[in-house]
Amino acid sequence: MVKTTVVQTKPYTDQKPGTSGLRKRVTVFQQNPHYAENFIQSILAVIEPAERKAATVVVGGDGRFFMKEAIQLIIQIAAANGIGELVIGQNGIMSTPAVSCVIRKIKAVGGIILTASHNPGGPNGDFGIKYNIASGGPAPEGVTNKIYEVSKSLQEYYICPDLKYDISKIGRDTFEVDTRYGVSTFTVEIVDSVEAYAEMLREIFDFTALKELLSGANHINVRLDAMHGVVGPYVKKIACEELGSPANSAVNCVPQEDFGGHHPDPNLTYAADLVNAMKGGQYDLGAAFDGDGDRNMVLGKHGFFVNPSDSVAVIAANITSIPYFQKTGVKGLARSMPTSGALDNVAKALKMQLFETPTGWKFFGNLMDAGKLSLCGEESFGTGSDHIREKDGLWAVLAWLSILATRKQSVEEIMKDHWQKFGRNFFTRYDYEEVDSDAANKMIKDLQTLMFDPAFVGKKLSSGDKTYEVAISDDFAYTDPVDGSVSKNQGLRIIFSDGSRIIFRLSGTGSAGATIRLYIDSYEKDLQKIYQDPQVMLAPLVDIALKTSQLQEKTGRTAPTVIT
Ligand code: VG1
Ligand code: CO
Repeated sequence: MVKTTVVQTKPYTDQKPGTSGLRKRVTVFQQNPHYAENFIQSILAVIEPAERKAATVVVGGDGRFFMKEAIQLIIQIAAANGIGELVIGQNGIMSTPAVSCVIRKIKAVGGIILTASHNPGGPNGDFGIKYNIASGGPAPEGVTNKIYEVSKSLQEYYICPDLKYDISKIGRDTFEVDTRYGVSTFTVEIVDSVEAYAEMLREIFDFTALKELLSGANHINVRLDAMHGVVGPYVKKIACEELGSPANSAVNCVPQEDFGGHHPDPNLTYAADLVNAMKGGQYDLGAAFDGDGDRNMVLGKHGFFVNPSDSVAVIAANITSIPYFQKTGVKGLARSMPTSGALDNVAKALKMQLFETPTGWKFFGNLMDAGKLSLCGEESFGTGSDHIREKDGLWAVLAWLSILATRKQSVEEIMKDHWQKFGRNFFTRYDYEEVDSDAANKMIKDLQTLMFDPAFVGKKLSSGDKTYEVAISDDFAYTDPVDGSVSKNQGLRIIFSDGSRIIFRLSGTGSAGATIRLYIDSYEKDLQKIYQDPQVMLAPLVDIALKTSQLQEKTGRTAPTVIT
């Protein structure tokens, strides 16, 4: 019989999950007594005691530093709390989309994902713990608020300190545990990290056509960069072994605890290696993924950049290239608020409903569960569909490959055709990372004061010879059309009379200081202008944004850390 120990603890006040789980420096988890234990106990507290015996919880992570320790704690604390079964990826490895897939497949009550996604890892990097619900999606705010409430008053947690389990071997074991709810049976199952997910993709895509594209007589060449994150084994198994892409087309495919010392963030700055490798012109498509495998960046030959806001619009416009949607039909489209309006143009043309949600994947879940949403995306390199309840990096790349296979055109040709047909939304995002929190908060506060002054609407703001008139000035609020819940303060929006938008938000995924995000979106249908450089096209709006917010003066930052 495995014994339970009751451990007295002190609550923490800072365990509030952000845009996507609780993210802190590894040192915060390591150095504060019971920090991880408290949060794991708080998560399990939201599963009703009466449901726990029959409950299965999926556990997986992106392989980062501290993950294995956290998984042992989850095993010990879940056992002591009377959870019936844990299903864990081998060696703890399971991408975020794969966890979502497995939760749905085995009808688990939820999942715990050990990741800080695109944030750097290693002893001085970040760690994160995220809870997903039975639908497979990130816990909605109602649930994360509950977890936070429990964490703020937690006095004790329950643990089976003698239960140590080898997660490196596939298999299954059952234990009798003397829990505080009586004797219960606890099962641990270690599963292959890739299998269930690969099986799902085979149902969604035409693998025969993709195999022909990647390894047939007239095959294209791809370069897939896993950035030392969790997606490596998935790329190897699916793209290389099954679809026949040569072994050397997949790089950085062994997950590392510190992601090789890099930011596992697929953008033009942190995936510079891929951008450079693409420049020579030997690859037709390049893709990079983030630490936990839910983000993707797609590049064409010579490094032609596909903006994520455009990516989801192109997939929408070519959705019949993907067999899954031929079966399910297309129920609706959605994008996060800061994502450009490119998807809106496709929705209008195809007479499909479009939803605009706050930043973070959790807001798409209700719409999908209600049968209102098939395909969605975020400007932050997230693209996905209702096949699961997370964004899905490898899925997005296979979606693009399906379009290439159908249209027999290059990435660049497809993108340019799209702009000709629908017009182009020029989009850019400026990130100012690790700004002093007080300075960032003050800047946002002052901007609110300015923007909410009734005289601001109708104001003309200029840069050079360009003048824009403010039509709407607000802090984005969202009422969920399914459950009526309201999410306020989701980003400051200045919308001009021509539809151009300036948006300011504070990030909810950082772990130190504040990250300010500035988003700019402007639509152009003049065929003479659609091929211009976005940074040139958007320079006047960037200038107006910086002047209006006084970002540089108030934060001391003269340039962003990342430009997308
Ligand atoms: C960022 C992105 C958001 C994304 C979130 C989680 O949030 O802007 O679009 O859903 O990260 O992605 P924020 O609050 O920092 O802007 V991931 O790949 O970290 O799970
Ligand atoms: Co991620």
